[in-house]
Amino acid sequence: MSKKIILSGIQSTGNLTLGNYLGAINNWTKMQEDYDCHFMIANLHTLTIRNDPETLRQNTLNLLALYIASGINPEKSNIFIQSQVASHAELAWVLNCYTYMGELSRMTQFKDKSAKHADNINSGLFTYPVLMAADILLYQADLVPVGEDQKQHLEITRDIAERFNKIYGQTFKIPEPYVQGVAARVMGLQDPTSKMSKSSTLENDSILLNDEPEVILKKFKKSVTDSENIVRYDKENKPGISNLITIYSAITGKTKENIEKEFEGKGYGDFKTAVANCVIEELKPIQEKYKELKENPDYLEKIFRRGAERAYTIAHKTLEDVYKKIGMVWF
Ligand code: ATP
Ligand code: LTN
Repeated sequence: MSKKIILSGIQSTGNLTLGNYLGAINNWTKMQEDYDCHFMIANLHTLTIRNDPETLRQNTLNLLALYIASGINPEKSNIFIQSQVASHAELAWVLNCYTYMGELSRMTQFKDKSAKHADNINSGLFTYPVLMAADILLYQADLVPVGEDQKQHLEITRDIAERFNKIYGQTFKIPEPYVQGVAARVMGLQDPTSKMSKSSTLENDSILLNDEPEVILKKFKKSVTDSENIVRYDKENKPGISNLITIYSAITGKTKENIEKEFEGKGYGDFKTAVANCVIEELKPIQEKYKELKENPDYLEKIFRRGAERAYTIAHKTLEDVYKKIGMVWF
C-alpha cells in the first residue's frame, strides 16, 4: 500500500520560535519514515504583511536551513519553496472563486492579524486561507500536521474541497488536520494567555531557535508565573506555570504528573532553570547544524531546486485536472 501523504508549511516571517518547533517541526521529523512528506516554506503567505525584500529572501533560505537542521531529511522528505511552484498561486485564484466572503470573515487569524496590522488590512490577508487550501489540495494530502491555531484553516480547506468535488466530481482528497503532541499550543512567556509567536512585540515573550543559552535562561527566569510557588498544572488559574510544564513535558517526554512530583517542595526558580536547561540542550545540536548549513549555500540551492521540480510534477497534475474540469482551454 502506498504511504499516506503529508503536507505542511511555515511562513518565512523571521526567526522561528520554540512554539513553531514544538508545535510543528518536531512532529514533522517523526513522521518522515511512515509518510510521504512535503514540507514547504510558505514565502507567498508572508506577503500579507510588509517585508523588506532582502530580509524576506534571507528568511526563506534560513528557514530552509532550519528545516534541515531540525532533522527534516531532504533525502526522505520533499522540501520546497512555495513561490517556486507556480501552481500554488494558480490554484489559489481558482479556489478564491469557490470561497465565500462570509466564511473568510470568520477566521480567527484574520481577525487577530487585522487588529495587529490595522494600517494594512489587505485582501491577501483576507484570502490567506485560500492559498493555504491550494497548498494542501495540490498534493492530495491526507494529513496536515499543524499547531492548534491552524485547525480552522484546515476546516475551511475541507469545505472548499468538498464544495468543488460536489460540483465537478472527485478532484481533491479531503485532508485531515493532524494536531498532536502535548505542545500543540505553546504560549508566550510574558503573556501566557496568547500563543508564542514569531511576530510578538512583547520583549522576552518568545524563545527563538537561534537564541544563545544565556538569553534562553534569562527569558525563562523572567517568565510570568503566579505567587503560589507550587509547580502544578492548572491552565485556567496558573497559565504561566502550566505553559512551562507543557514545554518541559514536550522536550523530556515526562508526564505532567511526573513533573509535578519531580518539583514537589521546590520553588519556581529551580523549575525555571530546569526548563531552560532542557530547552538549551534540545536546541544546541540544531543551532550547530544550522550554522554549518548556512556556510554551504550551494547545498541549500541544490535542495530547493530539486524540491521545486518534484513538487511541480505533482502539483501541476492536480492543476491540469482542475483547469480541464472548470472549462479552461487546455493545450
Ligand atoms: P506569525 O507570528 O508570523 O504569525 P507564527 O509563529 O504563528 O507566525 P506560523 O508560520 O503561522 O507561525 O506557524 C507555523 C507552524 O507553527 C504552524 O503549524 C503553527 O500551528 C505552529 N505554531 C505557531 N505558533 C505555535 C505555538 N505557539 N505553539 C504551537 N504551535 C505553533
Ligand atoms: N498558515 C500556516 C502556514 C501554511 C501552511 C500551509 C500550513 C501555509 N500553507 C499548508 C500547513 C499547510 C501557518 O502555520 N500559519
